[in-house]
Amino acid sequence: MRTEQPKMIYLKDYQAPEYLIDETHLTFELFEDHSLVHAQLVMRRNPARGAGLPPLVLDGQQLELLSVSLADQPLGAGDYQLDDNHLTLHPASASFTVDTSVRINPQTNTALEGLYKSSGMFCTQCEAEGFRKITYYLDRPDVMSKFTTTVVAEQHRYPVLLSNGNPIASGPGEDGRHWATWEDPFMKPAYLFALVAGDLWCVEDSFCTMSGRDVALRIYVEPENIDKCQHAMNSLKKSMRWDEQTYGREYDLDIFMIVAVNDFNMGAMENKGLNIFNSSAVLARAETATDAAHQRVEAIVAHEYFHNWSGNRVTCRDWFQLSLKEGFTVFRDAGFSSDMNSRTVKRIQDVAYLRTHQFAEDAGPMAHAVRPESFIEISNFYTLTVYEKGSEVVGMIHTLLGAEGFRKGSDLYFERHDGQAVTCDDFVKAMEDANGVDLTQFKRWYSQAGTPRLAVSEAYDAAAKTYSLTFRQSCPQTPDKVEKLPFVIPVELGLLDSQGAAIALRLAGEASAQGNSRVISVTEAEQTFTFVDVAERPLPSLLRGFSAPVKLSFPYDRDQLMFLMQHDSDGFNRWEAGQQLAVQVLQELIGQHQQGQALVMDQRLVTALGSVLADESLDPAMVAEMLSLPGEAYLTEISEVADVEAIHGAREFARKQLAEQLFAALLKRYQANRELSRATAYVAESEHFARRALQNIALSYLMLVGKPEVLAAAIEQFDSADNMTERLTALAVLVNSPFEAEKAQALAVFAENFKDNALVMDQWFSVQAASPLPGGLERVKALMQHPAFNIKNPNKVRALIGAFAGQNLINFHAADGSGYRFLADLVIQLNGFNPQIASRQLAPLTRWRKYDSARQALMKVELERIRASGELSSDVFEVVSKSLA
Ligand code: B3K
Ligand code: ZN
Repeated sequence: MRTEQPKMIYLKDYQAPEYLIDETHLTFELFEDHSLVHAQLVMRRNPARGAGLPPLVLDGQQLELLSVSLADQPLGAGDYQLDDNHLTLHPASASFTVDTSVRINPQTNTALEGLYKSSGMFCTQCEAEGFRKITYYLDRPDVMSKFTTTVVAEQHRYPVLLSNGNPIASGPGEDGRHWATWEDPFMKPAYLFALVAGDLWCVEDSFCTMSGRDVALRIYVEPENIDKCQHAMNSLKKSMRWDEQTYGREYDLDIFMIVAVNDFNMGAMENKGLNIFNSSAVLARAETATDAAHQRVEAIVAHEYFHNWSGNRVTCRDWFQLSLKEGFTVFRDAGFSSDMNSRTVKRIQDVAYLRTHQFAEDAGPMAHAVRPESFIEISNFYTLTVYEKGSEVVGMIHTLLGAEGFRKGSDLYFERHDGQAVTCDDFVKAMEDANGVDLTQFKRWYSQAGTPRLAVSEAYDAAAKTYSLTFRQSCPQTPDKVEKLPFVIPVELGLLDSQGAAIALRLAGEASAQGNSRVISVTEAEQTFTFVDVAERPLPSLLRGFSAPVKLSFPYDRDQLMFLMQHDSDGFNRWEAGQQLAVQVLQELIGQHQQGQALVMDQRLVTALGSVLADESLDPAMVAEMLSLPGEAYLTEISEVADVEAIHGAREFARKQLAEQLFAALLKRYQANRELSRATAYVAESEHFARRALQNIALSYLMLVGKPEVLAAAIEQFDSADNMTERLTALAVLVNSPFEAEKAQALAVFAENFKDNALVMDQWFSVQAASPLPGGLERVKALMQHPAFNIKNPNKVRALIGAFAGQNLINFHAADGSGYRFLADLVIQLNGFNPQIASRQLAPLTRWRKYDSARQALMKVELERIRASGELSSDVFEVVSKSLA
């Protein structure tokens, strides 16, 4: 909790540290009501800061200082200064040691930052600034140190004692206690420190690296979860091999550990050699985790593992550079997932997510650049912009340089900066130097917030056989800046002739055509590209693979979109054409709804999706993606003023129309795939994910028609599926159906069967919280009283409250403001014990500008109420005050 008004911190104020910590020796004594932390820091003046010995200001929060020595001399009260956030010492020589002992209370740490207890085990979360809640330290990423850690705890309760690096010694202690010492040979900042003590079992495996070293791999979990680790272990081994093959990166310690904990503020954390994971990002087996959960585990295991190089070996100089490690690592994990599954489907999912959520962030009060220039609370900047847009920025560098050039750049980056704490500029510089290119203008992607618009128009000259495309870029103002300079926008494109065949692409001035699909760089506010030898008016396929995170507009008519859906050689753009067609049709329906007219849907959408459904040669995962209409949140994002009822009404109407008119085709694909599911045991592989995705989306359409045979099919799938993917979809379609008795029965059976599995119960909560049927808020309130709900557990909060406010738009945005009131009450409550979660849950209220004036007023009242509610954490303070600015 803050004691003074939180302050804004600026990138321009960065200064290198006054002192360095060469070695850090820690001893933790863990007890049931408190813990003692003894730290010895081997320090010296930072030569880069010149001569002189300024005061040494160590960070520390919520620590009870028991003793402090400087250069082996115990200090008395007058020898140092202490406030809520710092311990200030006065060194008398350039090299010295600092010894401190502090008492901390992990048992009462509900913020889940620093050292805390979760389900009987001790664990840590230090990124970004949690280490200062463990001991006095220079808690900043550019202070890197060699850590040795000894953990002492009761043997019986905590047989497993872990920290970073390699185990070097262990033994019994007094009074039933024991100890273990770990040494991490790699210099690291404090945010990568980790400690775990608990009664854990582990699954073991090994990996032989490309240079022939054997690495022990261990996944630690609570004993009852030991049967749910194999998928994560397989994912880990695949990640290790992939990083060797794709980036030439080899693992560097003798052991790599993952520990699953139940109470965790985010997905996982890349601590050196000792990754700590939310159990939802580790545990997966057919009966309890969906296909999506399996893919999420694979992606997060990979992401954290890849951080070993992009983040740990080369780390961030300061927290403004967060995207240096996060954007790059998301780009790396997306490449991995694309190679493990379908590249096109992965791209579709990532783009849909980015356009729905990151674009909304860019358009809201928390909009910030990929490399922000200021912040109040860094925890608020683990955002879609830093992660997902950051990954797009790295992806554009990849597109501009090509795979080989990019690899040369990443090799140089890792080689040049190994063991250093660096900036986004250093990353780009390595890409420039390795390729002899100038990315100066490109770097505006790091400093300018907001989603650029790219409006494209065409002109065909039949006599000259030339075809020109004119691009006009602009970027709306964001809270940080009004005027934006032109970006470098790589646009991958192709031209289709009237048969759907690709036209060879030759720009005016070029000696010959250069392929059928190519990347052009739009670098000016307005720029025209003229293609020659174009024998007939072509149809352009623009921004293939979503080659830049922009809002592109081109005046396609619906027939042209249907043509692209069928003929575009770029799979992503075939999907995109279908989405644009659906958006046009849905926007027309939204208009009809607003006018109070009867809704009449353009039949071309039915025809287009009907042919997708009938095409058995298409990847079923692609078919499933193409059948998914743009979501309500996306339709909200692209609206000037979002009309909650009209969006929901129009989309539901369209879904029902499609279900009725394509009933036979949907049923056929459903039955064929359900048959296969029945005949084969569950396999967690791409082909099977694809098949089940189609089966399940077909079932959710079919169920809208309300036929008894479909109800029977849903119940059959619910009762006899051997996996959670099929069972949960069956539950969801029942929950969203009007069949009250069957719904109640399914919910009760599910809860009874899975009451002991917290992660499965999370899904049970989410399915109900996201149901758009009337009465959503009452259902959520009732579920908060369920014995399996626990507001202290972040997964539960996300499953119930996050799903309600984030996915159930029609209920959350109830015109009477009841949803807003509920969320504000909850944020006020969460602020009192877990500021990070409080601040995250607040996001839907920050989007108030998207809504009608009545809703805007209601949302602002709630933001004001939170602001006035008392002691706000810096996390909530920043979001609320920026939202109301
Ligand atoms: N680096 C962590 C995120 C830490 C968030 C701290 N509030 C997980 C990740 O991105 O891999
Ligand atoms: Zn990360």
